[in-house]
Amino acid sequence: MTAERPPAERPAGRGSMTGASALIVLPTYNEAESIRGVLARIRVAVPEADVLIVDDASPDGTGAIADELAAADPGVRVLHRPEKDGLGSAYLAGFARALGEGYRFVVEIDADGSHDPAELPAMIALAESEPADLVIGSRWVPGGSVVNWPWLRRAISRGGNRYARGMLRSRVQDLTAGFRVYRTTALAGLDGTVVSSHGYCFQVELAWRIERTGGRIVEHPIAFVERATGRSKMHAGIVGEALWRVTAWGVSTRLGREPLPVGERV
Ligand SMILES: Nc1nc2c(ncn2[C@@H]2O[C@H](COP(=O)(O)OP(=O)(O)O)[C@@H](O)[C@H]2O)c(=O)[nH]1
Ligand SMILES: [Mg+2]
Repeated sequence: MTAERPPAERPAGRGSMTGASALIVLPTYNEAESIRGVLARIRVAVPEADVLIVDDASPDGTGAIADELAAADPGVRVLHRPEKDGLGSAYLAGFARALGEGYRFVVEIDADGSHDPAELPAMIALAESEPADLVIGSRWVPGGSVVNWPWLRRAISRGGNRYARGMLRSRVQDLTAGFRVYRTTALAGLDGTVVSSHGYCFQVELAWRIERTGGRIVEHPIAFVERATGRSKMHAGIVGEALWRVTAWGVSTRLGREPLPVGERV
């Protein structure tokens, strides 16, 4: 089901089977209007990186467009999954690929144009030079911003991040951000496990796991631009899940218990 060329066709070298050091994972669900533009911007910004589109049988035909794009570009592959299974699990599938194929860095980026791929060279360079286990494209550090968000959404994101930060005693300002560069070894070191939390909670959990295990996290200011086309897949249930899980983790930690249960394998 995947549109892939055999790795042997590409030069071996900088770690991965394809020679690229970074794998950019681009999860899509009904992003037919934006995927071409976002992919084009990624290829211009970081032409040396490989891209893995993870599409969950989008009813709007995003998967077919992805196949077309992959057929025209040897640096792009598609992982087709049979049904919508959430952002967290799409990323886990991409991370497993990055680990298995020996990439040094794996990138999370939305396919809706909210995250500017032009920031990626700076973010990957930071991961290299700090060196960092996780570089977060952050809205809530000096220099960061959100564009075209109503005050309520802004307040929920800011308030939610402040709450999670306090509850988890984290130093990260934007725990829910979905624009990230991970050092793959930091994902391999997470005890091999992660709970199957969704959306924002997945992002909070991964950052917190890395922080708790002594990993180095650096925040790089970005301007997050609200999507111009398509619809957000986030909903109140996902915000609610993040709230209760963060609360439960914070309480467990204070009671001296291990807060992060064993779940899906990375
Ligand atoms: N493969 C896959 N991608 C998803 C799923 N849910 C969301 N996405 C993608 O994940 C990214 C972030 O979702 P989005 O709806 O933009 O969330 P928001 O930015 O918080 O509003 C987008 O590229 C979506 O297409 C899913 O269930 N499966
Ligand atoms: Mg988005």
